[in-house]
Amino acid sequence: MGYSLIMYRFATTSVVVLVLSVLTPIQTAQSTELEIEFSKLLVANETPAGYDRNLFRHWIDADRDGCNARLEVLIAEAVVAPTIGANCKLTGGKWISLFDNQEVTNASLLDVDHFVPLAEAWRSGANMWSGQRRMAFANDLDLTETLIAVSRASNRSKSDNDVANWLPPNQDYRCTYLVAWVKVKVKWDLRVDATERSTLENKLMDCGELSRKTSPKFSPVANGASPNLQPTLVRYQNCNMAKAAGVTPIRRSVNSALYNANQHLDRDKDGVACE
Ligand SMILES: [Ca+2]
Ligand SMILES: [Ca+2]
Repeated sequence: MGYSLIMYRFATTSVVVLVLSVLTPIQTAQSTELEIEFSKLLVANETPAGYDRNLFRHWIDADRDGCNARLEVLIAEAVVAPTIGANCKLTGGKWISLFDNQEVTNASLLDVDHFVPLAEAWRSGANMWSGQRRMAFANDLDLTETLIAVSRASNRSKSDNDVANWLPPNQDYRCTYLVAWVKVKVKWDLRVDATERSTLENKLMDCGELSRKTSPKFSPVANGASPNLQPTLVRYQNCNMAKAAGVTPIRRSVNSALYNANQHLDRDKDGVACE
């Protein structure tokens, strides 16, 4: 993007310049790894419609060793290894449930928690994923933060909350929890809602993980995260994506810039796309 083009756009539409500036990552030399990760988070409103837990196929046995992803996590996180019997039945073993700092010696009393809950993932962008990608997320053994073995009681109190509404009762673990939340959201390119972002930012500053506040970056499909920055530049591939972004119907009379960018979706050319 040349300087002259930026100036030209500034002269015509300051909104475009604002969008470009928030989308351009500005890193300083002394940014920590977490600050760089945090800066990748994009803000968007949540898109809860249509969630069904069954849309995320989970507990598959990807390596076909008889132990599904849930059991793999239990085996990996045990502080005293359990005995692995036929059909991957676990006996013995010991775990520490980090959410509530409880010692658990019976695997059946543990839940394997999706760190970013499936419902929270859905409303943070997974609603636009393929079934294959949702399955990969729900069984992710590569980023160890994505799945965690915790006491049932703590997992159930967490439910599908994000960090704005629930933090683990174990105070000593909270900073680690917040850092892991950022890692999982960034790895899976999931959005954060505005409240969630400010909660993360404030608490991670308290934790000493972030040194300063930074301006949020809005997702190109953010619906209303900031009305001025929003859809001007977004050309949606299809009406489903526009709908998921919460911008439909797109009316020429209401938002001509957005309409012009999405004229291809107005099949009957009546000035309203995706009605
Ligand atoms: Ca396996
Ligand atoms: Ca959220």
